[in-house]
Amino acid sequence: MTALPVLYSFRRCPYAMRARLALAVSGQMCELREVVLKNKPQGLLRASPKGTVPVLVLPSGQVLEQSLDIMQWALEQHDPEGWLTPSHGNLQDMLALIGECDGPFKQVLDRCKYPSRYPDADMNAERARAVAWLGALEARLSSDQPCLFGTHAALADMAIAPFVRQFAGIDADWWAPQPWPRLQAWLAEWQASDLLASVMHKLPAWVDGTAGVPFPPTMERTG
Ligand SMILES: N[C@@H](CCC(=O)N[C@@H](CS)C(=O)NCC(=O)O)C(=O)O
Repeated sequence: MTALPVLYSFRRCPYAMRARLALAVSGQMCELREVVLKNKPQGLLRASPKGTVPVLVLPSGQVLEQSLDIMQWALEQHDPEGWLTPSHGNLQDMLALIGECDGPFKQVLDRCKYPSRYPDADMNAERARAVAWLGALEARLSSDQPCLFGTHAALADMAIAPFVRQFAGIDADWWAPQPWPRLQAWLAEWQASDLLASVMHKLPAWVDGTAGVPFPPTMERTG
């Protein structure tokens, strides 16, 4: 049997989530090893001493240690839904927006989600920064272009949605009345998707020396 790539992952990690989404849509089979971040397995640390997830170890021995690299690698193998070819803009444009998410927005997200870890942060200013960026996402969307780069969901939607989901989840009562109907619909559709459900199965923690679980699980795409 051909060796499969090994994916070290953590179910709720937004970076691991985006990597699993791309692997799943590409139909790239892997062996998934669910990691407990407080007790990282030696297999992960040997492959990638920095110890973050996701990590994908290819059968060649090449190690991909960044979620975006894993997404792009998977989509370069097979991209049946055109995630690398949005209807508006191009890959570089998408990477620029993802960079805003992973940089400034992630910083704001962490401060808003864990304010006690940032006692010196000005929370009003942090929330204002989040509101400005989320408002800019809203402005990208329209009834005939419901996705961040046009008519169909692409790399940027799938890379950014896990972080917007985390932000929305900080305070659902605050999120619901915000004046972002298209962004709210965009998030709700992604959250209800079969694709997301297919990458969110609860798994037991992987133990060094044992086999992981096959990923992606077989699934029916209904839209
Ligand atoms: N830039 C990395 C970030 C990955 C990352 O920070 N993952 C977090 C979990 S969400 C992690 O593994 N943190 C290490 C830890 O908590 O010990 C990527 O895109 O893959």
